[in-house]
Amino acid sequence: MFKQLSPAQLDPILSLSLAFREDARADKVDLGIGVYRNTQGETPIMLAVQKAQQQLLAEQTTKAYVGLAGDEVFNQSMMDLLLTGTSAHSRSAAVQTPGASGALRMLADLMHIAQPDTTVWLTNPSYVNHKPVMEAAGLKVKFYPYFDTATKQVNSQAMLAEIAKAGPKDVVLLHGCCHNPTGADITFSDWQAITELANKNGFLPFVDIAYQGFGDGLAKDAAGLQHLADNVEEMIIATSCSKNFGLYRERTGAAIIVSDSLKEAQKAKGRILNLARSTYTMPPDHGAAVVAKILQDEALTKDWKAELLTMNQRLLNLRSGLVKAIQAVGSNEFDFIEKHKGMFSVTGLSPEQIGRLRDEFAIYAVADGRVNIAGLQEQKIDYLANALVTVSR
Ligand code: PLP
Ligand code: TYF
Repeated sequence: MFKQLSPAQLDPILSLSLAFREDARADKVDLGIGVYRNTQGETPIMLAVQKAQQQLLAEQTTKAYVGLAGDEVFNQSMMDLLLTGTSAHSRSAAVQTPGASGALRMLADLMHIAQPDTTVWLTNPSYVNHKPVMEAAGLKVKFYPYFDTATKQVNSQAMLAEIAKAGPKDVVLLHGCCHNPTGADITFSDWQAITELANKNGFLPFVDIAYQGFGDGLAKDAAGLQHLADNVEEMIIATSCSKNFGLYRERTGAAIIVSDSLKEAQKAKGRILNLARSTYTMPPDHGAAVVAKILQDEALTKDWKAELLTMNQRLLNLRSGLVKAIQAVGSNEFDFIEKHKGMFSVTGLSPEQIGRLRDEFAIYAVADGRVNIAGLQEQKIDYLANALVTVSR
């Protein structure tokens, strides 16, 4: 049956991770895959997660099934984290999913059932898996202008002009914060403008938020999403605990539906549960149980927020340190790195220049020019600054 298949297409980012592992050079630097790293270059288990795991281990008496929606305390906690203080909170429902990836797919499947000829509009460029996941669910995909390769910022005017053409059969996918891959975020006034357009023209807003706490802090990173949620009748959210709880491999996330009433939100939730049943049935429990424990416990929440803030601060310091080091080599070409949010920046380097970084400097970055700032260690800042300036000349 399978011999007729053509070989798989590799994920460019995951393949890069494999290539990095196999590189024997001692001074290699991994700026590829989007995982947070500390000053030692490790992706540690957060302290609050360690404590919550110990408590769970001591308390857990069964591994029996939880249910299609996963852990409802976790689901409530995810809605609290994103929507507390909004009018949308009381007309929302959440389903625990295997990562935000699972949420993206469940929401895509739901849209396909509700409206098979939906087109999902993605930022140009967007997270590598957005297009494949939407298309796998049978949805059409188009890209709207987003990143201005000259300024390395969002071209708001071009973006809004295009989004203004989206109508009732369209879904506009927005990155909640810390845009992947560019690092360039939309402003609050862009969020306001998009909200107005959604109400005027009837498209459905879809927010993917995978880095809450990595930009300007937990609250500010959700401000745009909250404005939208407060002011539209319907919106959908995919959220992730991979980065801000460091739970990557535990596959922890949620799909959230905001509707005009709790009844409608719960109906949509019910349909997602049907979809989950025919896909993976139930999400893995451990990561969600850990997150629920942390967010239901004041002391653990405090620990978690403090460590997340340290991680956020490290990213900010790396950004400013790198820009200073590049300036010291005599270039202002990369000043935009300090304006970007989260882990990523698109540098504007060509695939050839990214190839030179790898071949001549053992620095691994994604071929589209994306670097993961968190992969940088303080003692490598000058090395990277010199390499960036060398290949860009
Ligand atoms: N959405 C975006 C924008 C991402 O960058 C990622 C990255 O991992 C995901 C979704 C998927 O996250 P998860 O690990 O929760 O599936
Ligand atoms: O963009 C990134 O690097 C992260 C991790 O297929 C990731 O979002 C990368 C590729 C992939 C899944 C996750």
